[in-house]
Amino acid sequence: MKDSERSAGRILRGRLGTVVVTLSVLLTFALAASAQVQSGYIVMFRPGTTRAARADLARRAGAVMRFNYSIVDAIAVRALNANARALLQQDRSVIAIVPDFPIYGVAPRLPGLPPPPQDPSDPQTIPAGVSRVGVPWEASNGDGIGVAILDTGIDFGHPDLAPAADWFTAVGESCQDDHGHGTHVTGIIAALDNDIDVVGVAPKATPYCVKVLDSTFTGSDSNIIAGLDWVFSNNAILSPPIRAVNMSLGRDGTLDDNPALRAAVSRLYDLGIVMVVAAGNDQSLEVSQRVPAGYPEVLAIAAASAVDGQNSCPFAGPILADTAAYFTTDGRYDPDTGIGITVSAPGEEEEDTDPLCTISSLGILSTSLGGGTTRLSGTSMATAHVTGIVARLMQSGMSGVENIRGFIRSSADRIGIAPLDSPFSEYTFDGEREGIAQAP
Ligand SMILES: [Ca+2]
Ligand SMILES: [Ca+2]
Ligand SMILES: [Ca+2]
Repeated sequence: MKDSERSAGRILRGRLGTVVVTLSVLLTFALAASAQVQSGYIVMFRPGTTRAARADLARRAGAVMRFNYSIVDAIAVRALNANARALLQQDRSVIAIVPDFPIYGVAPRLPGLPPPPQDPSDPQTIPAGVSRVGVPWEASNGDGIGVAILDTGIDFGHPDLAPAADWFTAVGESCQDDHGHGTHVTGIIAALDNDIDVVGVAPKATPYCVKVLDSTFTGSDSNIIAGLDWVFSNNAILSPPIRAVNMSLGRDGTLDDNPALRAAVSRLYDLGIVMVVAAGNDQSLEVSQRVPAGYPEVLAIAAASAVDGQNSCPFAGPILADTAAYFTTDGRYDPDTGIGITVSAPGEEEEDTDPLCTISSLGILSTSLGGGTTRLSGTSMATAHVTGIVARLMQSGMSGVENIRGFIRSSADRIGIAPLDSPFSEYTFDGEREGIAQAP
């Protein structure tokens, strides 16, 4: 799903609650997750079934195996014919065959204005989102913390990024970004503190490239499990070890619709690896309707604006800093279930309105595929800010997923006040103003 498939903004509700007419034209609203077609299956085995035994059974059944996991007792296979499916189902070692759902990058919204042209000799820009959550400093920059970025890859040639030499891809032969989303997310987390482009929230953190989405911004549950499996299997031998995972991706779904994916996430959770996940860019949904953002084991992140907007709508006041992004999926955090938004973070620089009251989003400035910078808006970007904060908290000695979640929630700025309500007519307040994430 490309950003151009979505409209920039739509109806704005006036201050007094009257709906203001807008001429904004809805472009194709191709919410890819609403049209999920399974691409294969995940075959779950009894615990203790060896990987060799799983592979052997797949071969005998005539199934084409894509992945044979360590993190869960499962394999991923391509589409099964009736005969292969029956052979697998009959085997005593098989306990379930579940659909392998497609999964998508959380599509950035229209980027709004392009970034200013940047001369390589210019000093680097501190993006507004980094300023909002806390500019890195000598003792708080993510040093020594490995962060896996499950996305479209990273631009290994970008001069403002320094990804680790170790990487994994579930798609093709390389981890080089062929879309741009992963490179942008990586820059928010860890763009270098130097004299070019931008600086990330945690510029000394080490990004590990884990490519699970292809050049069309699409992957599958099995790809995500493969990426988590690589983290699980290699973590102990990597230096620095991976202690956080950024997943600016997801799909519509429920807590139980893929027990293999849930099990993989739980396994990393038990290791104390913090998984930060984008809530989604559909304001009509609650985070509990998203996978994996709706899992209690992850930190689900909603998007807000970083600075005040420039507004010329005559019927409504300015859209201020810390306003809920008009597109953000949200949902109050429930401490009993562990499901809900952990915190909001900048997912756009600002929201502007024109005289017709159409909202547009000015994106977060970060690294661009091919060099330089570009702007994108979305909960993908909000998530990356929080992953950088997690790296800085871990650098300070903090550990344990719930410790970190608790600290992020209790140290957020403007708890009880932010995020402010979006004036977007389709926005609904989720019942909690959890505040804007802050770095130590
Ligand atoms: Ca830089
Ligand atoms: Ca809502
Ligand atoms: Ca909220």
